[in-house]
Order: sequence, then C-alpha cells, then structure tokens
Amino acid sequence: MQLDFVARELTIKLVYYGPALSGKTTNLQALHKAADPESSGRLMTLETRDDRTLFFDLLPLTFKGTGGLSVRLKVFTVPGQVIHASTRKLVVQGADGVAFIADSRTSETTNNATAFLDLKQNVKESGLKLKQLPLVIQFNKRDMPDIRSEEELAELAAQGREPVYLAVATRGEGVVETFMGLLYLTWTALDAANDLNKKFDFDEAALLREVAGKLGYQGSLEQLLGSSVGGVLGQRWLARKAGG
Ligand SMILES: Nc1nc2c(ncn2[C@@H]2O[C@H](COP(=O)(O)OP(=O)(O)OP(=O)(O)O)[C@@H](O)[C@H]2O)c(=O)[nH]1
Ligand SMILES: [Mg+2]
Repeated sequence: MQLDFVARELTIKLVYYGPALSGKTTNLQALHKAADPESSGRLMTLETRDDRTLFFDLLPLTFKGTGGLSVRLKVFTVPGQVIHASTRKLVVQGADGVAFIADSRTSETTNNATAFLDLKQNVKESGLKLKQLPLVIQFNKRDMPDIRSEEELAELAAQGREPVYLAVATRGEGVVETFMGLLYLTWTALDAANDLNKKFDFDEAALLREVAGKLGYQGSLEQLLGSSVGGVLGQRWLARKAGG
C-alpha cells in the first residue's frame, strides 16, 4: 500500500498468481472489458506470439472513494512459465493481496500445487508469511472436460481459510466475483493494520459498491461477496456490518 498525502491517493497492489496458462491474463482482460472506461486505464500486456506473459500484465483502476481520497488499484499478473521464476518473485513483492488462479483440470493438479508452493516461497522471501497475506483462490476453466468436481472443491473450500471461486474467465464468469472478494479481503486487512476507514473517514461499503458498479455488477454486495463456494465472505461481511 502506498499513501500519497499530497495527491490524496491510496495505491493498492493486487497480484494474480498461478501456474502457466491457468488464465491470469484472461482474468485481467475480462476485468478490463467489464470496467467502465472512466475508471480503467490501459491494460498493459507484453506477450510473445503464443500469448504467454513474458514479464507481467498491469491493469490500473481508479475510484473516487469517499472523504476526498481516491483509491488506485494496480492489478498485476505474474508469468506462470517455470523459466520466469525470478520475475514472479519481483512482481509479488509489495503485494497487498493475491488471487491464485488455478486450472480446474485434474491433469493440472500437480502444476497448481507447485505454483502454490512457489507463491509461498516467494512471499516468504519478501519477508511475509502467506497466512498474513489476503488470498483468494479461483478454479478457472470450469467449461473444460475432466475437471475437479464441485463437491471436491467445496470440501477444499470448507477446509481452508481462503474463499474459493469457480470461473470461466474466457466468458467473464466468476471474474468480477473473484476480484471483489480479493478487494474486500485486502481492504479489511489494510484497514485492520492502518485504521484506514477511521483515519480517512472512509466508507468501505460505498467504495465496494462503487467498484462493483463500475465493473458492471448489478446485484447486491451481500450476493457478490457470498458468491464464493460456501459463501464465507458474505457471512463475514454481514457480521462486520452488524459489528459497525
Ligand atoms: N476453455 C477455457 N480456456 C481458458 C479459460 N481461461 C483462459 N483460457 C485459455 O487458456 C489460455 C491461457 O490463458 P492466459 O490467460 O494467457 O494464461 P496465463 O495464466 O496468463 O498464462 P501465462 O502468462 O503463461 O502464465 C488461453 O488460450 C486462454 O484463452 C477458461 O475459463 N476456459
Ligand atoms: Mg499471462
């Protein structure tokens, strides 16, 4: 997180991590497409001929917020290919929150696990523990054959602390839901550490609504945050609201 008092601007770094070809870049493309042009900057991608991310993709999103503070979200992807290990380490540094994009196909289970360990290691080397970092998990490519079953993923979601989302990023399904879950978790963590809401007279619900609206989401926040497998964030959201 970076706070620029003069410009009254808060910058949050969100990183999409995961194995090669899981759909990280596709998630950013779908977000860029969903966002209204006023809030969304240019999607910067650097690709080889076969669409592989070489360094990173960056999507800047800006929101007015409340209390005169604007919130800039810098959304990055890492390159998933094994050879780009050092780049992943660099890109994940200073992340405020991470979305792990897994490939739902059973054939990719080992690749998902390897990438998850790689994330854990890189976060550790940047001086944090993965447990301290806001994290959501997306199982993408739900439209493909031979995928892990919903029952299995529901079990996984019930065991872990992280919200789990199902997605078909190529159709934009589950993309905004994953992103909003990540933003909510990240915001509450940053608020807990820096007392942002109070210090800046910030209306968290208004910010989340603004972001969801500018990403074209029509439903309620409860619905949106409850859309992970098992709906954990929706319950946390209600409890947080009830607690003031
Ligand atoms: N069928 C299907 N294909 C998908 C989905 N999401 C992404 N893809 C395809 O998977 C391929 C890889 O997608 P990318 O978004 O480039 O993957 P990436 O994770 O950025 O890959 P690297 O940059 O190499 O790490 C592309 O051909 C996408 O069109 C999905 O939900 N369903
Ligand atoms: Mg990519």
